[in-house]
Amino acid sequence: MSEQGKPTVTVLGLGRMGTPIAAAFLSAGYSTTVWNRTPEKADALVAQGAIRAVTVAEAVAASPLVIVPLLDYNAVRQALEPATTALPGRVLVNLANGAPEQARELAAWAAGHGADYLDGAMMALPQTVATPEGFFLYSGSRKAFVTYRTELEVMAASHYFGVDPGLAEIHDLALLGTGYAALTGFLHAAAVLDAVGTTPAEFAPLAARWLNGIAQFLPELAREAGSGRYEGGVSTVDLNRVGVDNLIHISRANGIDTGVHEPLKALLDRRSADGHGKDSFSSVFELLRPQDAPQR
Ligand code: FVH
Repeated sequence: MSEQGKPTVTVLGLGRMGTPIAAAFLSAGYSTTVWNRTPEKADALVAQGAIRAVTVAEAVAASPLVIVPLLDYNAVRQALEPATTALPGRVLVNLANGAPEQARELAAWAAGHGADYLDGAMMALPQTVATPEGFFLYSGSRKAFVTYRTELEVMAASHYFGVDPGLAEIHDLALLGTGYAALTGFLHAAAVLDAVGTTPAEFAPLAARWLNGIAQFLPELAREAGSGRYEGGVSTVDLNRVGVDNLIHISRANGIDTGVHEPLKALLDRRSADGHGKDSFSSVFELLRPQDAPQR
């Protein structure tokens, strides 16, 4: 135990995410053991009071709670394979990005070695660890989540989805997909504007304002997509076909790649050709969901 009855904590992996995570535990008064494949990355944390483990087995043995912000699932397995004798009774919190089936497989592997398993996904950037902007997703052992919720909240606000270890990863990937679309849209627009003399830095505040505004549109989209009822929306398929056509036009006119918006144009065109031009924009959902999904 750390001071004041806090459990000791181990952090395996001191990359861009692991370093601020370990620093957050130190700041919160936890006795924190750290390990990294490239040992020098632990130096600054050790100077701040972290305990350096030379091997993964030593690091895992040091704490009941083992946080693993490594690169990917292969790295996690490679790191932990030589340390399996230290795993019984430990709670492993794997924060690497991966696919749901990888999470389930790793949970089964951990259980086979006597460890409880929580899968995590970090919806944060290195600089937003332990700040109100970051949040982490979890699934897997409910007992582990409840037991260590206080410690998990040292890293970020936490959302628990359920006992299927794959749930955090599928939600992580869904959120990444949402973000990638928005950020790629921004970069495309920045390229268009750069070509006409507005710099990306000048454009960024305007884009942020717009993105905040259109985020308010999500509940309406969700209501329509969830019910399958698309009549009467303010922003129809045909209206947006014109907008996307114009966007592709100005891209071409300025020598900018049109690849970002061609797929959306194809979806809107199909929807219109199917007689749904007066439906809400959100009705492209009908083309994205599995075509054998039940009618609503
Ligand atoms: N950085 C970001 O913007 C995003 C924010 C959201 C979450 N992602 C995911 O977080 C995981 C860790 O990412 P990271 O940014 O910390 O990654 P790196 O800075 O590259 O650090 C990687 C650590 O993993 C170690 N490592 C890699 N391969 C192995 C291996 N085979 N065995 C043992 N350790 C390994 C690496 O060690 P070293 O290179 O320093 O020796 C680092 O500690 C990731 O899933 C993101 O998708 C990040």
